[in-house]
Amino acid sequence: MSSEIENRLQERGATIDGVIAAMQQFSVETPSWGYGNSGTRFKVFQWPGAGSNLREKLADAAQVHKVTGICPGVAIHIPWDRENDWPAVKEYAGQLGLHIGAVNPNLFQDDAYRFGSLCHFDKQVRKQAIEHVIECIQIAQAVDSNVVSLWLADGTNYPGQDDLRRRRRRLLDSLQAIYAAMPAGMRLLIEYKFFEPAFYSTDLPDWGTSLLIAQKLGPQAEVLVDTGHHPQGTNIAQIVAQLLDEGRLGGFHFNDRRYADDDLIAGSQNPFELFCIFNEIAGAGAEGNTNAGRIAYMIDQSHNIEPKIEAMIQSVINIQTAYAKALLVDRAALLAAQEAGDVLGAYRALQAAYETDVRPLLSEVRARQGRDPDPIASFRASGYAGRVAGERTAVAESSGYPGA
Ligand code: RM4
Ligand code: MN
Ligand code: MN
Repeated sequence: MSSEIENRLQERGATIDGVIAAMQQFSVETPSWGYGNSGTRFKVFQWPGAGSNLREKLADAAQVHKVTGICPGVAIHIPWDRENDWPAVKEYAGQLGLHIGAVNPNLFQDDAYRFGSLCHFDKQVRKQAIEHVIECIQIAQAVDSNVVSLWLADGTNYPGQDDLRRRRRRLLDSLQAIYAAMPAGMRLLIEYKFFEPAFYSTDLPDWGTSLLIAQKLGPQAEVLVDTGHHPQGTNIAQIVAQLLDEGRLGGFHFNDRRYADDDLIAGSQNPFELFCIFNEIAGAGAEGNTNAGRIAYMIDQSHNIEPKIEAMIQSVINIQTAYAKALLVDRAALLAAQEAGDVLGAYRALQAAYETDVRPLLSEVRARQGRDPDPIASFRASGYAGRVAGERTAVAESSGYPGA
């Protein structure tokens, strides 16, 4: 264990066990689609042994959980992961030490959705989209998941193409029908994205729109922040702070980016931003904010050139690292500096935590669970990647996501 960390904590009367306990509560859900082949619109490179059906993807996810110890949940995407027997899927996941997490409807790959899904001007198309989401609610119930996570590709490409206020009312109507079909205890997470695939207007472009709609729907609707879905320069940590204060931060889709929705390994491009996000959560949690304790942490990534399972493990490590650093912030010192107008002092309180080497702390958390301190090395040593590359048959995808 790092004496640097212990000393720093001791100085303010905190113990390492408190931090470790918080870290043991922390889990991150991985996405089934992150284990399959995917690519850019230019080319999909086949990865030897990449999972091509839900069972294979769950087996891969089990490897990530095995070495990290914090990834028992797996998000699914319908119809990419469609199965006939959901109780059997639930049982298979259970045998692997996993459970099915968020169920993601797909409202962007049916020919009917050219002009949108829940916002479409044609009532029949809206009905089809609503029924699909309701089917996902039923799947969630069958696998004992309490999260349905909604992302819309709806939008317009040209000014005047459709009436923006009418689209908004259609969206609300459709979501109200969906909300009414949710059982108690289930949460509807409403994801936003400022562009793509539509370019003039997107029906859920930003957190404010998602929040307004969630507030109109009711307490079971919350906002999902995908870290790749903002314009350049957006302060995501501030969005997180506002949602926490409103009690509507439903969850995250972690991934990193430089330009657009790049879906790169979380924390690989801007680890400080990830730290600032977790700093808001840890700060709110320390003050007893109840929302901070029920956030669905999920990864939403597509790995195009890198080994998929290792990329997922690395993402989990980077997320865990950011969270651990946020837990080390000296909140009393931070507050004192803030209220004294000590700009540098406050910044340095964050910097001190950010610059702490938390690798020994993460190793200790893993060691206490009987796991190898180095998840990537442990996965490599298992020989799993070579084994599945030899056993599994490749399924060629032409471009991007399945069905694209
Ligand atoms: C979108 C969005 C959704 C994800 C799809 C595949 O950009 O991030 O969450 O399900 O991609
Ligand atoms: Mn997403
Ligand atoms: Mn995305």
